[in-house]
Amino acid sequence: MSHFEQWFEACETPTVCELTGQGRGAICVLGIIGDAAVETLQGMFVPFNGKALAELPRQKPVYGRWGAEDVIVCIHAENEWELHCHGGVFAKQKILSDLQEKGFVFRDMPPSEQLTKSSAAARHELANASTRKSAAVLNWQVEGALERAWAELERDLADEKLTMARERIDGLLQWAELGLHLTRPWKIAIAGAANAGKSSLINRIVGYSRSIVFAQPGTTRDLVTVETAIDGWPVELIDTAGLRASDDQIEKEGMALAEQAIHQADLLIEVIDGSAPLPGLLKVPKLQHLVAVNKCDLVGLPTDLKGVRISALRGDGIEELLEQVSRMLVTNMPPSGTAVPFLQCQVDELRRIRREITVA
Ligand SMILES: Nc1nc2c(ncn2[C@@H]2O[C@H](COP(=O)(O)OP(=O)(O)OP(=O)(O)O)[C@@H](O)[C@H]2O)c(=O)[nH]1
Ligand SMILES: [Mg+2]
Repeated sequence: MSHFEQWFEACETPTVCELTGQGRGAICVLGIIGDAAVETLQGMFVPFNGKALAELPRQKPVYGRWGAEDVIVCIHAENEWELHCHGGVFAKQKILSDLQEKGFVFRDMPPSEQLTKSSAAARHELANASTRKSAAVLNWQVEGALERAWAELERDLADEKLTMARERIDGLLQWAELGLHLTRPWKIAIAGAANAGKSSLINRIVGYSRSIVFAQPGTTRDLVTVETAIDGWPVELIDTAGLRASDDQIEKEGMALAEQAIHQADLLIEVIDGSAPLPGLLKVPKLQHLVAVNKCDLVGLPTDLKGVRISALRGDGIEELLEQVSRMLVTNMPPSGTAVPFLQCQVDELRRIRREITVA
């Protein structure tokens, strides 16, 4: 019995899942299971051959329409259907939401052991890669780098070569952080005192006015996010409310959100206004922390300030700041063809084996 069949058997409620995995693709295959499949799909799936759903042949493609969308259905058993539609987000979301309205529960297929180790998983992730660099690393895995590394690890474990296995796992895990951020951007919080130039910096980095800039402190309230790439790595920049003493309730809410964003970030860029009295720096012991001393275009800034001197207004120092960000996120670029784990379940599994063989 296949992994999919086993999983389907275990589903007690009417269930729909994406067999082709989540994300964009040329086509999407949905698995639909539930005792009421035929009655539910009546009226939603309209076969071109005009037959009633109960009369459709099993294990054969049946062409038809779902609303305005051309689809193909394959009935495996009365309660087990497969539906093929376009892989664009809107087509499948329409079908999924129609089914959810009828009481079907959408569930993510748990990755099978084979899938997580195989190049197929990398191929799926590759579709979600937004930069060339992250696509290149995933492509090495599509070509089998990680699959070979798993096979070698399994051989070492079977031969009880535990030192070798430990070294292999450590070698793989050194790339885990990078691997996990190939399709999920690194989160970079931009925080600091009100009016320091945080929003100006975010706008300067992305090259357009994403965030409102204003001379009055307390301008940014909500978190303002934008995805971009730094040195070819996908990142999400998060502009936050300026931190200052304030009685304004909305501003206080904004500052609470800012603190949350800082704690969930992979890296903090703290912007300080070099022309204003120096505030105490934020204390975030476990977080990578970079200080950007802004407004260096203004004459007479103190020369002893530690941090990258920038002018969000004119653009000075931005390149150096981004170089430092890139170096802090990715200390080493893996050599071409390196095996890089890129799914949380792969990293968890490697850590689990590492713990087991350490105890042994
Ligand atoms: N001279 C100079 N002014 C700057 C620079 N960066 C920002 N400013 C000005 O500083 C003021 C505040 O800029 P913002 O980018 O809104 O500052 P912020 O840190 O986002 O402010 P809040 O959202 O209120 O916390 C604006 O008048 C900007 O034009 C800079 O590099 N040089
Ligand atoms: Mg702002």
